[in-house]
Amino acid sequence: MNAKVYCEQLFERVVKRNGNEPEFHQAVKEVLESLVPVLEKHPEYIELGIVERIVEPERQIVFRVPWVDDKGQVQVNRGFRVQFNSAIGPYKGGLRFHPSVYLGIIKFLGFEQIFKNSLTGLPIGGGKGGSDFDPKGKSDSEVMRFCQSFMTELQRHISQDCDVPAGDIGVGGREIGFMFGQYKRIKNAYEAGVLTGKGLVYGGSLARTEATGYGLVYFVDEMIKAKGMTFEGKTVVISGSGNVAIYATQKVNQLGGKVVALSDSNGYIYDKNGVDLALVKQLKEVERKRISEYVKVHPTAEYHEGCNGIWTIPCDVALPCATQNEIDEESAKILVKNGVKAVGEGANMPTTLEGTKVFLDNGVLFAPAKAANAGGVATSALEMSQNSMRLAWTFEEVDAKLKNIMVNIYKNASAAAEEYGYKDNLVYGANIAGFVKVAEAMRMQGLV
Ligand code: NDP
Ligand code: 2IT
Repeated sequence: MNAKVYCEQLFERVVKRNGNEPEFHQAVKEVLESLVPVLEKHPEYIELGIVERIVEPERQIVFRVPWVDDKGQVQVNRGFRVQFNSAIGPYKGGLRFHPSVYLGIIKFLGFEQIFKNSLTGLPIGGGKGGSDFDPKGKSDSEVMRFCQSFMTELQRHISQDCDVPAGDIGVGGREIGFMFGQYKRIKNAYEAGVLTGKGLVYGGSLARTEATGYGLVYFVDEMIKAKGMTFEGKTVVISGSGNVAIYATQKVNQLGGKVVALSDSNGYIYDKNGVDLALVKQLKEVERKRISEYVKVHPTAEYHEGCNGIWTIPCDVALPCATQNEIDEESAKILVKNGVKAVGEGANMPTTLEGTKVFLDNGVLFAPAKAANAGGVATSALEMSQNSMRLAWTFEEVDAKLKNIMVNIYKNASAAAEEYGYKDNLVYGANIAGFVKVAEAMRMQGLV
């Protein structure tokens, strides 16, 4: 069958079978479009149903999470774990705690994770989970009770050889600690590799906290260097002010760039002098406050309500590091008009399909999420390795491995793009390079 027609028909079936899940449809659409030349060259991937199987999760778990708040009132949230693909390793991917979470978000994230994890070159399959629980404004004990209840169910479905969760939006070191404690208590075994992003004193890896942001900047650096540019003296706008945004800012600063804006879900700050990262870390990592507090300390900086406005700030490099679909077609056009030279996706799917097209059509160097933010999960896999060996590497060792992985992902994605006739299109290149390894593993393992 004609590969293009096959992909179009399969996409229609995916939409029909997974109704009301627009984010999942969006993620699948982009991947299927990019795979057409691969399927033309490898018709066996159609015959063996590889693509049809890759868009269907191996297992989806949805569960009730009851807990009691500080007022003694019963609260009920919904928990999810989608075990998408285990062809090349145990399911691996983060947990997201955010009120917007529903099955469609977890499926889009789990689907993207398959290709991202394959790109790292490490043996990890794809999965994702989370809950519609909102950690914002909750006390530490409320977060602990929620995490314990969540893990009381999740522990039935995970283990270091089956499925290894980590953090994502709303899940950081605090939450991973509470979940690890509950897992250990229920299993009565110290299975360190069952979760990653752990604290350094109980099996975490040095550089995991920094890894996604650092990895993003290593990737973008490699991409712009190939076109004769560096971060030195560049003006950079970064959305978000969470884990990924903070450590992307830190690495941009180290490479001589200037980050002038950061945001949260309420608004953004613009500091022409370059953002004060120590203050942002104190506000966000320690005090868990709003980014608007920044201007109380730096009155010369501006604070604006709303998220989209951040993309109207002129910059050389834009790094969306908050959430999905934060750069739409209109914002992409404004960035292009203002002379943006490179865009690197730290968040998962932060640019809409229309926005991506605007960047690619205008020759903006574009680093897609699956490739550019893979440093986090890659370092999670390095954490698993250290846990298996019962050893800990130094920061420098882990950071060097991370950098090497990001450079290799860049090389593999560009080579795949070139091989399949999409020169300089890293969106398609990353999808293809990630897919081919998983497809080969699925072919060798038979119809499972
Ligand atoms: P955090 O929870 O640490 O930070 C998230 C940041 O994004 C916060 O500033 C938050 O603002 C903002 N944000 C969240 N949701 C929205 C929204 N709906 N609209 C606007 N702003 C929002 O998460 P991470 O930094 O870990 O994750 C950020 C992105 O990076 C996500 O897309 C995640 O999937 C992706 N990612 C994370 C990895 C990791 O290792 N942590 C690895 C690879 C990708 P507020 O404080 O107001 O909520
Ligand atoms: O989106 C992602 O890659 C993550 N949130 C990190 C997953 C992980 O297992 O470290």
